[in-house]
This record gives sequence, C-alpha cells and structure tokens, in this order.
Amino acid sequence: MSTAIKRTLIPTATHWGTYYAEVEGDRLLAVHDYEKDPAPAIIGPGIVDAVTHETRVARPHVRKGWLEKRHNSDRTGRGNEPFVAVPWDEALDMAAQELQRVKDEHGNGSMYAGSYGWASAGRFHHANSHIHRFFNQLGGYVSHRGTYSYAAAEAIAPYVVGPFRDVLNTHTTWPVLAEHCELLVMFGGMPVKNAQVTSGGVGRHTCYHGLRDCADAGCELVYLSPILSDLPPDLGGEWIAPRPGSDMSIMLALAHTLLSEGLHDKAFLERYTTGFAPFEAYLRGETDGQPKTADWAAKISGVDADTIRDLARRMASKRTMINSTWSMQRAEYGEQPIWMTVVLAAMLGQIGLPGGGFGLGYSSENGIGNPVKQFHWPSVPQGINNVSDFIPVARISDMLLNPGAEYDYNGERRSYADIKLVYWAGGNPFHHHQDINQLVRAFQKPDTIIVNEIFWTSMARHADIVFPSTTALERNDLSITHWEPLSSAMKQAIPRVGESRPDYEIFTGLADRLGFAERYTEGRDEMDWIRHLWDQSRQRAAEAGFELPDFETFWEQEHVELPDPEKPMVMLEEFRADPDAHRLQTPSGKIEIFSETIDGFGYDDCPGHPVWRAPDEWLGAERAQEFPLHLMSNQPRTRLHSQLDCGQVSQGSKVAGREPMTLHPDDAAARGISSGDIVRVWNDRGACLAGAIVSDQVMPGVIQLSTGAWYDPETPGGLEVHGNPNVLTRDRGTSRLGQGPTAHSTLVQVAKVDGVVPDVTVMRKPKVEG
Ligand SMILES: Nc1nc2c(c(=O)[nH]1)N[C@H]1C(S)=C(S)[C@@H](COP(=O)(O)OP(=O)(O)OC[C@H]3O[C@@H](n4cnc5c(=O)[nH]c(N)nc54)[C@H](O)[C@@H]3O)O[C@H]1N2
Ligand SMILES: Nc1nc2c(c(=O)[nH]1)N[C@H]1C(S)=C(S)[C@@H](COP(=O)(O)OP(=O)(O)OC[C@H]3O[C@@H](n4cnc5c(=O)[nH]c(N)nc54)[C@H](O)[C@@H]3O)O[C@H]1N2
Ligand SMILES: [Mo]
Repeated sequence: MSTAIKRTLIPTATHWGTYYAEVEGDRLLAVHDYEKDPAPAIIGPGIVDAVTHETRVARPHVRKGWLEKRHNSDRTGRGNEPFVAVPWDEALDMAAQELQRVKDEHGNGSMYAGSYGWASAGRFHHANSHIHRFFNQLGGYVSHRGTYSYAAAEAIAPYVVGPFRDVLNTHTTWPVLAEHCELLVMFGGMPVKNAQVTSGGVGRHTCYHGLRDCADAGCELVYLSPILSDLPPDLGGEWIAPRPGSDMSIMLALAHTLLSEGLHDKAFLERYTTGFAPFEAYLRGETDGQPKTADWAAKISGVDADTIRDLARRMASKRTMINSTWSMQRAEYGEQPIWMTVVLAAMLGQIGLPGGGFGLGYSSENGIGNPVKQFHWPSVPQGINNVSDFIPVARISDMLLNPGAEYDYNGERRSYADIKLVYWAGGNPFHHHQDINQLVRAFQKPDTIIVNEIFWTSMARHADIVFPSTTALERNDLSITHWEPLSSAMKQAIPRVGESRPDYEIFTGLADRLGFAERYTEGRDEMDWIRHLWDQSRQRAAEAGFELPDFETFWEQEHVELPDPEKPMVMLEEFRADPDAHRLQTPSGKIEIFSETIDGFGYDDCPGHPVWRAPDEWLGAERAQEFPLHLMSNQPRTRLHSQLDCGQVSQGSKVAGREPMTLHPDDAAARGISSGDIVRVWNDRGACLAGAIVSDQVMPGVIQLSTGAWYDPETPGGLEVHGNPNVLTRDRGTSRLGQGPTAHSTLVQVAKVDGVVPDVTVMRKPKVEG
C-alpha cells in the first residue's frame, strides 16, 4: 500500500518573515527562510512544533456552566470551570442565538467586538477584518480607537506634526541616513530584535543592515536606554542609562542647553513652527521657577550633567537624527517624549534635511525607514458601523467594570457602554492588557464571551464559547503590506488541525444562521476572495503607474517585488522647501510647539506645551521605597507577543521553565539570587514567578521581563507561575489626551523562591468533560 511520501516546499508568510514550509505528507517538518532575506528572524522555527501542539483548540467548546444556564451562568467560573466539546452545528446555533438575544434585548451598543490584536499575516484571513465585517452586518458594535503600540503618539501627533500614520509612512529611509546622518541619538535604543516584525509580513529584514551602514559610514551612535543590548553590541554605540521614565527631563535639558548657548535654529523656529515663546519661558523657568538645566535633569535621570551638555553641543554641530522608540510613550505621560522629540529636532532646525530631523519608531518595526514605494493595497471591506460608541483601546477593563462612568479622552467627555457580550478573534487581552488581575474581574461582568482562537490561550480559557481557528499554514492567502516591497502567495501547506476552521468560515456559519450569509460572503469562497484582492491590487497598481502580473502568474511564481521608489524618502522635505504650499495637517499648518487646542482642553496631565511631570511609578517615586525595581516588560526576542509561546524557540529561552527575568548583579547579590533561580516578582497589584538571569546588561534598579508568557495563575486571580508581567503592570491611561497603555511605568520587588514551586500548567490542555 505504501507510496513514497513527497517532500515539498510551500510558500507562506508571517508577521516576522517570509518562509517556505517544508512538508512531508500532512506533516510540517521545518520552515526555511526566504532566500532574499538578508537577516531572517529567529522567531520562525517556533511554528514547527506549535502547529500541532497539545494546546491547539481542536473542536468547538462551551464552558460547562454556560452550557447549562446560558447567560444566567455563574460568571466567576470563567477561566476555571471545565469545558464541554460540542459539535460545530450546535456551537454555531448557540452562539447565533445568543448574539440575536443580546441584540434584541440590549441593542448593538451592548456588544464589544473591538477585538484588538495582531492575529496572523495574510490579507484575506485577517481575523480582525472578518470580525468587524461580521458585526457591521449584524448592525454594529462598540469598537476601539488607537493601539497598544502607540496610542499616546496617535493622540498627540495630529496637534503637533500631523496624523501619526502619515508620520510613520514617511520616515527618512535607511540609505539616506547612511549617506547623510552624522549623529544618531536614540531614546529607547534601537533594539533590532523588534525589527524582526512588521504587521502583515516582512520580505527583507533591513533594519540591522541599515544601522550597520550608518555605523560603517562613520555616523556616531548614542543611545539612551536602561538595557545595554537595546543596540546591537557590534555597532559600537555609546550607552547612556537614564532611570526609566526620566527621558523627558534629559530632552528638556538638551533643549535648555541649546537655548542658553544660542545653538538653536531661530530661523527654522520662526518659519516652520508656532508657539516657541511660551515653551521657551518654561525652559528658562519663568513659569514655574525651575530652569530645565542639565544639572536639574541630572538629579532626575541619574545621567551626568556634562554628558547631557556635551550631547546637546554635538547634536547642534552635526547632521543629527533623533529617534524615540514607541516604548517611550507606553508609559505615564507618554505623549510628552513624542512631542518633545519633534520640538528638539525643530530647535536643531534639521527637519526636512536628508539624515536630520526626527524618527518615531525606527527599529520598533522593520517597516519604519524601509525604502519602499508607497502603495495602498486593498483589504477585505469591513462596511459601516452603525454604532458610533468606542473606547480608547486600553480602557477595556474600565469599561466592563464601570458601565455609565464618565471619562476624558482627547477633548471629549465620554461615558462607558454597558457591555453584555464580548467577542474576540485574533487577539489576546490576557497577554496585551495591563493589570490582568483586574482584567479577570472585568471579564466576569459580561453575560457572554465568545472567542475564535487557534490555541488554548487564557483568552480562550476565559470564554464561554470557543471556536477553533486555523493557522495560516492551513489555508490559502496572500501577503500584501505597504511597508514591504514584496507580496507573497501563502499556500495551504498542511490539512486543518482537528476540526479547526478559518475565521471566515466561522463567521459565515454565524451569518448563515442570522440570515445574512449571502451579504457576508458576496458569494465568494476563499480562492475567489484571494483572486479578487489581487485583481484590485492590479488595478490600483495600474493607476499608480506600474504593473502587477495577472493572478495565475502571481500564484505560480509565488513572490512579486514592487518597483523601487521614484526617489529617496526624506521626511518633511516638501514642507521644508515650501511650508505654505505644503502645510502640515495641524491646526496652524506648522509644527506646534505650543498647541492652543490642547491647552484649551485644560488637562494638567497634558498641558499646552511639552512638560516634565514626575510619574507615579518610577525610581524617583516614594513608592520605590517599597517596590525598588523598575520593570521593563519590553517586547520578547523569541516570539511575537504571546504568539508561539508554546513553540520551540520561545520554550528554548525559558529559565527553569519560566519566562527569563534579567537583573543587575548588585540587585541580585542584595537578594541572594543567582542565574537559574526561580524568583517571585510582585507589587500590590499581583505577583508572578520568573527564571533569573543575572547580568550587567540591565542597569542597577531595573529588571527586564519581556511580555508574552501565557498567563498561568495558580488559583483564579492568584500567583501567576509562568512569568507574565502584566499581572504587575498598571492599568491607567497615559493622560486624559491619549488614554494609552502605560506598561513601562511599573515598580516591583523581587525575591528568591525556595521550596516547592508550582508547575506551569498552561502548556497543557484545560479540563474538558464529556
Ligand atoms: N507589559 C506589556 N504589555 C504589552 C506590551 C508591552 O510592551 N508590555 N505591548 C503591547 C503591544 S505594543 C501590543 S501590539 C499588544 C499585542 O497584543 P496581541 O496582538 O493581542 O498579542 P498576540 O499574542 O499577538 O495575540 C494574537 C492572538 O491571535 C491569535 N491568532 C493568530 N492568528 C489568528 C487567526 O487567524 N485567527 C484567530 N481567531 N486568532 C488568531 C494568536 O493565537 C494570539 O493568541 O500587547 C501589548 N501589551
Ligand atoms: N521580536 C518581537 N518584535 C516585536 C514585537 C514582539 O512581540 N516581538 N512586537 C512588535 C510591536 S506590536 C510593537 S508595538 C513594537 C514595539 O517596539 P518598542 O516600543 O520600541 O519596543 P519595546 O521592546 O517595548 O521597547 C524598546 C526598549 O525601550 C526601552 N525603554 C523602555 N522604557 C524606557 C524609558 O523610559 N526610557 C528609555 N530610554 N528607554 C526605555 C526598553 O529598554 C526596551 O527594550 O515592537 C514590535 N516588534
Ligand atoms: Mo504593538
């Protein structure tokens, strides 16, 4: 009977790279990097064992209590009670009936389907597009504004330089920096580990070589970060280690030095900006009695005053690019460093010149600064949402816990909806949200929670109905993303695992029961949609003056490269050349150093010009007496957020089976901690276990515990045993302007754990009955 099993290479794409899946029969053996990628990610092989991992959701499941009592169930059972596996038709019937009930009894404004999350690459099977399309056709849903990535920047940028998305799309590209930039000053460093990723896919990882070319061309690299490895060590950068959360004081002191030594560009400020005068008065201390001198900043930041003054002089004497990572704004008062990065660059007067000015996110994704032709690819149409209500994305727990409560956001006074049903597809709030113990309480509020998931993540475990989704390897798709010059065919490599189905089919099944399947599918199956999206792409390309091959050719040749951009990108070049003809999309058309609009909101946590405000949680706070270590829960090197945490790459990085936590030798010695020990990390919001690495890669007083370990409480809401830092982080908005997440403002204490330590159980299936 036996026939030779063929090995084949099948093209696929992920947020972290373009690959060939090596398949034998039904089995995924390996993934191979795209041959034209000069710096492939380390994340890729994590999929190989993850795809059939024990924690795959293989069938639809319903929480036992919900199955028995539907929306009248005891909601404290979520995340704790066993599940019951049910046939697809039954699960779809139950979910459709519940959607209809909530719609009839409470209206569409009681359903939250914002469903934040990265899901998978692939333009057609984009889970968020489908959930939003489905809910729009159902009559609407409460949505979200902004991102966890850069909510504060999105809020402040339109008042200061224009829409943040436009800023991101027009970063001066790496080759221009290599040619012209003489000094690169990096707040938050340039952790190239983060540039493994671009939302939607990466064809060629260019960030590392971009930086390398700058260094080779003699550009001086200065980075400010609590973590030494936030710049690749072989580039020879100068490391300055400020206390986390204090960068704003350094930026102000750099500005003060420029001002007091007459090094600022008055002509630039005059022509291209508004509102320097009130800001100058603040810098000089005329408004609050405190000149923002280097000596003042030294006391706040711990960085030597001469180092700050010297850096200001160097910046004024060279072609200087100032970059801030997005992490700078995922902190209390996160709007300030973004605003101040722009103001500092304006004072240097190099905005719009090749190699000078500012960047907001080089290295935060590979796409930023990637030399790519601007092109607007099509996507699955989501339709119109008839519910106008939304939350700033990171206010999810506040909304669920406090229906009707009022809050401020970006000049508006708003109130929270009363949410009865939550639906999530393609995101993991038990990874991404701050203060998970509060999130657990918040998720006990709605009548019903429905989740489409690939894995038994904690989001799935806290649901009432779980629909099993496929991975990208189990479906056909195409990868098209505007920060990459490559589009790729993504061909189904292996059969669907268990009874999993793509989100498209799940929502089609629900739409069918609710009477709008025809409208939802438009009569297209998977391949029809992929072809349709490609045909639209071809049409747009023709309008943009270049040609894409027909679908058959694309599918056959598997990869298509876009033409090079017509000319190198220099941010705000045209504005500099003619600020009247190329007004910015700010109220004044200029760069706003003082914003009358923001000033008019009357927010003390985000006044009319950039200011230093001491955060509640940083090493200078009183709270540091009790919790003396600043937690950096930065992005993980070995995975994307919580994705593939069960796979071999992430698992290979664990210490004693827990997420690695790095601390300085002095802090370790004071606590009797050695590398390899299991430690407890805690504050008054929660506690987790982690595996210690003792290293001078982090500055004293700081610990680094990346985000993304699957949440694994020993008892409901109790000690987290795996190393998820979001049981420690604070759920508080950046300010009333942006209401962004503030994960990077967190103080903790650490101690060695002796004796019996609870096992990690989240890498096994949850309890299923029947
Ligand atoms: N402490 C701390 N917390 C943070 C951050 C931090 O720096 N520190 N960073 C924040 C940032 S910037 C972000 S963007 C967020 C990221 O937060 P998320 O985007 O929510 O994190 P992911 O782990 O990528 O979650 C995606 C989920 O979608 C699932 N999935 C993948 N593909 C599909 C699919 O096709 N269909 C379905 N149904 N599901 C799919 C995956 O299994 C995974 O569980 O985290 C934020 N949280
Ligand atoms: N490998 C990998 N890459 C990713 C992701 C991932 O999950 N894995 N996630 C992607 C996503 S969604 C996003 S939004 C981006 C995020 O990109 P970033 O926001 O740039 O990423 P982070 O790793 O949170 O932070 C970068 C560094 O900033 C430093 N930092 C934090 N706070 C301070 C401070 O107060 N002062 C100074 N000077 N430095 C500080 C920390 O040392 C940290 O290592 O990354 C993307 N890239
Ligand atoms: Mo992000």
